[in-house]
Amino acid sequence: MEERKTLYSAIQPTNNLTIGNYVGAIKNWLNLQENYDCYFSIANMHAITVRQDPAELRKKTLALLALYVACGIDPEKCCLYVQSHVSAHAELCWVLNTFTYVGEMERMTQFKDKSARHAENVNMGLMDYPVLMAADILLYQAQYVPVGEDQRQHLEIARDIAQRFNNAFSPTFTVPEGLFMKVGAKINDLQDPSKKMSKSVENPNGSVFLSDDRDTIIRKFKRAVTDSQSTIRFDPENKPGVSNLLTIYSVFADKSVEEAEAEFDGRGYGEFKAAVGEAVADKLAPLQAEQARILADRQYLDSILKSGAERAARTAGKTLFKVYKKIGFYQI
Ligand code: ATP
Ligand code: LTN
Repeated sequence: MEERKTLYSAIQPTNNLTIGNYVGAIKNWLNLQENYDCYFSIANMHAITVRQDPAELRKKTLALLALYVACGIDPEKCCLYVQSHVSAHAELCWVLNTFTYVGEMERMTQFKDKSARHAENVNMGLMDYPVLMAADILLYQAQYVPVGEDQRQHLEIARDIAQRFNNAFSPTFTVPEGLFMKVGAKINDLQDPSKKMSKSVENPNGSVFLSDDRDTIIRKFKRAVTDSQSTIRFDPENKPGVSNLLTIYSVFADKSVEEAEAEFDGRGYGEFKAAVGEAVADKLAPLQAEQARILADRQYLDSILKSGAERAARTAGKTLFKVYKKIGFYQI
């Protein structure tokens, strides 16, 4: 049998997920799980680079796992686990820190954004975020990493670090490649379509959360910023608001962008925005119900995490062992 390629991705259990996270990440994982050896983690170690309420963090960790499963990620096919359950992540991160330069971390876009947003807490972890992410990926020798457009820079660094280590010693890490989807790799904010939709925003009207109820979803789409023209056409450059809505509609109504354009040809913005809201609300309602059902079964969730952590630790342990050997850590 041909050996399957390995694929790795993760989401931080911070805040509630937005439709951006769903479209840019989880939804793509569904098809991928059929053909790859998949590891999907809950990145709680990344989450604490920004202050978290401990009780909330615990709650969101399980909620994210329940969401993975509710969306159709199959724990029998994929390894689902919590990052902090596998100590190799912190250990490899430490080694990789010594192959990473302060200057390159200071230049990372996300670091600059987040340090501006959390000026009171520009901690070392925030700066080290990309190195921990590199450790995540490299531990599993992942060939592919499906993420949204916003993670491109982090993936480049992971590749650089892998190559640096391989060149310094001998081939140790698989150099990973990003998998960026054509449609939906970047869903933008409904109030400011020049920005990506994010789960940690000041203006909650710009982000649609997977936990929003029907009325909230429809209201947010009705208020979405468009432009002063009246044609419904995909043109991200000149019509960022309308193009973003077309992208969202095409994903949630399972149509191509061209089909969506044709469907709304000659119709008004009001009608269009209502239809996008309906399509999103229709898709999210059953997901929310399924998530609540799974979340009530704590034993089931714990059993997924236990076997996930064991499997992840086995794979990660092998890589860490090789790394320790190459760098000259005396082994007993
Ligand atoms: P935060 O706003 O708290 O930094 P985030 O919304 O960026 O978080 P992450 O946990 O950092 O979410 O990312 C999870 C996954 O979702 C990543 O693969 C990321 O690329 C993807 N993603 C995040 N926002 C979007 C978006 N607006 N459009 C498409 N994909 C997205
Ligand atoms: N930083 C990522 C989350 C993440 C990740 C990873 C993604 C942490 N570790 C490893 C892919 C591979 C984000 O999406 N914001």
